[in-house]
Amino acid sequence: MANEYHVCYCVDKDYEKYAVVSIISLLLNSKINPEIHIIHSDLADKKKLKIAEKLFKKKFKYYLAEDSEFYGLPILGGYSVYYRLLAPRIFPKKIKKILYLDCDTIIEGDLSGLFSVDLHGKALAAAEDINMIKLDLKNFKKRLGIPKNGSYFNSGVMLLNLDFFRKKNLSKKIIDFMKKNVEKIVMHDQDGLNAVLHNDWIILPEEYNFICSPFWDFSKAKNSAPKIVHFAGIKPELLKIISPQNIYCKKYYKYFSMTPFQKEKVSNKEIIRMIKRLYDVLFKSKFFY
Ligand SMILES: [Mn+2]
Repeated sequence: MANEYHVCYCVDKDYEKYAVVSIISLLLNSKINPEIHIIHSDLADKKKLKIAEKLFKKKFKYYLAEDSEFYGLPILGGYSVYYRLLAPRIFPKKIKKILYLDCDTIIEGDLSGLFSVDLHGKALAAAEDINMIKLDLKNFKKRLGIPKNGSYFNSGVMLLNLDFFRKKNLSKKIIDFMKKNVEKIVMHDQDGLNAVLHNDWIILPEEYNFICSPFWDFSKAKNSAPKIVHFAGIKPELLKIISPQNIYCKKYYKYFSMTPFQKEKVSNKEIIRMIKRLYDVLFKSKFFY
């Protein structure tokens, strides 16, 4: 029988090391044996990913992304943040649903239950972005046309109904929306997805996308056992400086230490970039109005 578990990452050269750490945790802890699909555009030798392939005697599937249709959209480092929107088109039609994971995640538990979530003719299943809701980033509901009783999901972990996307040409609709409303887009594809699909997604429990940030999750972090931890906003290297005892920080470094690139030093420049990114998001929030 063909593999029914498909997992997708979008990787660029800055995020390749995170992807490898996430894949190691996925293959150790998820209790599924997924086919791994990588969308990328600038990985010449895939040196780090090949280490993971060797470690698990597994071959990943690679797909080359085209940036051109994203020209004009806001970016952080590159366009890879939008590549997940290519999934419905880029993957073979026989793949009907796929779990998209951000590179900055680690998998701590069984994911077979997640794959059996019934999508009920919806576009995707994802967890609410508690942090963004709390920060109320530039009045997100009004800004993105989300109804008052609607919510907002984090696009770092999504069970995607590829068939639904294909039938309704949703990726194109989302890209068109973002292009027409560039001034409204703060959180990249995540804003586009939430705006266009506000009626078409299912809420997943927080355990499938536990956003790790020392600002608001400390007490919770001690008691819960999430299946997917997401270093959104605050990267492990930064967490290690601010809060080295954080249990998820320790877990990240446990998997990181299994790689041959564990000795690579993080430059001060990189750390400064991480801090800058974090502040960029915070300064856009109502806390700083
Ligand atoms: Mn992320």
